[in-house]
Amino acid sequence: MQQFIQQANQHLNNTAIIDNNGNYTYQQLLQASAALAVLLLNNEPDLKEQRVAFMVNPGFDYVKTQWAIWRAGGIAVPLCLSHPLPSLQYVIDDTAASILIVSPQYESLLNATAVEKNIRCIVLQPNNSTTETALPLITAERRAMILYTSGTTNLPKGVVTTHANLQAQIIALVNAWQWSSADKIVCILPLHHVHGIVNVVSCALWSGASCRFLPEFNAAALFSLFKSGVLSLFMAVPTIYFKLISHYEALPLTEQQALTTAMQQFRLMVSGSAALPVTVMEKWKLISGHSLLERYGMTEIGMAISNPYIGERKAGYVGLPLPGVQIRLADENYNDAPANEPGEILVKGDNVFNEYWNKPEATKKEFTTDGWFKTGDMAVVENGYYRIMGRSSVDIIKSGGYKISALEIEEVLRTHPQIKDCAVVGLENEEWGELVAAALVTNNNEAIDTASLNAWIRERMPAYRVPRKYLIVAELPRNAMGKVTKNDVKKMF
Ligand code: MCA
Ligand code: AMP
Repeated sequence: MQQFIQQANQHLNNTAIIDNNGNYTYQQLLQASAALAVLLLNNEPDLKEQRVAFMVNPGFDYVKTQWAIWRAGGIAVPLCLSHPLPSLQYVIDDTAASILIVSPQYESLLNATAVEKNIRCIVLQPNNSTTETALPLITAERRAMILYTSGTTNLPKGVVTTHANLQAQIIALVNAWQWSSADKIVCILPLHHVHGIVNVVSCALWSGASCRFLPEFNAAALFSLFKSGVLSLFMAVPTIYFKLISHYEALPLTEQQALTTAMQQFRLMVSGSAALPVTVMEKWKLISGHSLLERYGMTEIGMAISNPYIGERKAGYVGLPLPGVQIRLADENYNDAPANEPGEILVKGDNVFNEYWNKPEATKKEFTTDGWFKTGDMAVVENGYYRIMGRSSVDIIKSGGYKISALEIEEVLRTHPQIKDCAVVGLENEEWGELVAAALVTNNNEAIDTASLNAWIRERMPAYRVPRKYLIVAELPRNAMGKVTKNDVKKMF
C-alpha cells in the first residue's frame, strides 16, 4: 500500500477515476481514502488484518473503500453485487468479517446480517469526513485481500493475497504491457475478481493513468464510449468480445466504419480469463484492426503467461511466462514433463498467493513439497509459446469468464425435493466458453419445470452458476467403481 501511495503522489493532479458521479484526481482519492480509513480505525491504531467486507458499486466509491481498508491495515473482502444473500453470508461468515461497508442501495439487503452477527456496518456517504489522524504503516508482507474462487471442493475458497503478491502481479503487467500515465481504460468487469481488480483498476492506478467505470457491461454503451475517442486500452473476457462482435455486425455500415476507425486508435486490447476462440480473435482483428493480446492467469497467481506486447501474438496460444513468474510443466507425479509433451502448469514467484483462508490442508494440497503451486491447467509448449489444453478436472467449468464448480451446483440440486440425483457438466460453447448443463434423475422420472427450478437455484446461488440446459435421464452413466463418468454425461446432451 505504501508503494501505491508513493505512486499516486507522483500524479496528484491527474484524473484517476471517472464514474457516473464525476471525475476524481489522485489527490482526491488519497484524501477520501484517508478519511474513510480514519473512520474505519475508530480510534484504534491499526485494524491488524481484520476482514472488512464491502458491497460497493464500481467507481470512485469502490476504490476509495478498497484503499481505505488497506490504509487502515485491514484485509479487503469485495462482495459480488449480484450474489444472492446466502452467497454473501457465506463470504461474511467464512472471513469472520468485523466491518461491513455498503453503498446505500445494499444497506437493506445486509443490515439484518450485520445486526445478527454484531458486525459494524458503515453506509457510504458522499463525504465520510473525519479529523486527520496518522495512519499505520502497512508492510508488504501483510495480507491485503481475500477473493473467493470455486475449486474441486464443493464450497468456494478464500484466496489470500498479500500486498507484496499484489505488487508483484501489478508490476509484471505494467512493465509487460507498457502502461503509462497517459493511458485511459474503461472497467466493465465485476470487481470481486482479479481481472477487474488487478489487471484493469490497479494497473491503471499504479501507472497514474485514468480508469473510467461503467456500471455494468452493455455493448451499446461501450461502443459509444469507444467512438468518443477517450480510451487507449480495453480488457475483457472472450464472451464480451463475442457479444461486441454480434452487436457490431448488426449495426449499419456507416456506424461500423466509425467504430472501426475509433478502435484503431487504441494502444492495446487484451483478452483472458478463458480460452479465446480463434474465430473470435480473427473477427475482432477484422473489425478493430487489433490482434487481441491473450494472456493466462488465475485468482491464486494473478497473471502468469502472456503473449508479447511487441512481437507475434499467436491465435490459440497464451504466450510466454511473464518476467518474475517461474513456470514448469509437470507429469502426474509432479516431475518435469518430457520436452514437447503436455503437462500441468506449476507456478512459483512473488505473484503466488499466500494461502486459502483458514484452510491449511487445502493450501498444502495445492503446492508441491518444493513450493510450486499446482494450477490444475494442462498446457504444452510449441515453438516457444504455451498453449492451454484444458483443465485436469472436469468438475471445473468456465462460463462467461467465471469459474464454476460443478460439485457446488450438484450439492444444491440434490437438496431439491424432486431431484434424486444429478450430474453437472460444461458443454463447449463459442459465446460462453462453456455452458453449464445438468442431467437430472427425478423422482419417478417425472418432468420438472425448469423455469421454476432456475428461480429456486437463483435464490441459493449466483445467476451465472444456474444451468442453461437440462436433461432428465433414467440413470447417470457410471464406471465399474460406481463413479459418474462426466464425459459420458456430456455425450448425452
Ligand atoms: C448470463 N447468461 C448466461 C450466462 N450468464 N447464459 C449462459 N451462460 C452464462 N454463463 C444469460 C442470462 O441468463 C441472460 O439471459 C443473459 O445472458 C444476460 O444475463 P446477464 O447476467 O445480464 O449477463 P451479462 O451482463 O451479459 O454478463 C455476461 C458477462 C459476465 C458480461 C460476460 O458474465 C461477466 O462480466 N463476466 C466476466 C467475469 C470475470 O470478470 N471473470 C474474471 C474472473 P436472458 O436474457 O435470456 O435472461 S478472474 C479470472 O478468471 C482470472 C484471474 C483471469 O485469468 O482473469
Ligand atoms: P479464476 O479462478 O476465476 O481465476 O480462473 C482461472 C482459470 O481460468 C485458470 O485456471 C484457467 O483454467 C482459466 N483461464 C484463464 N485465462 C485463460 C486463457 N487465456 N485460456 C484458457 N484458460 C484460461
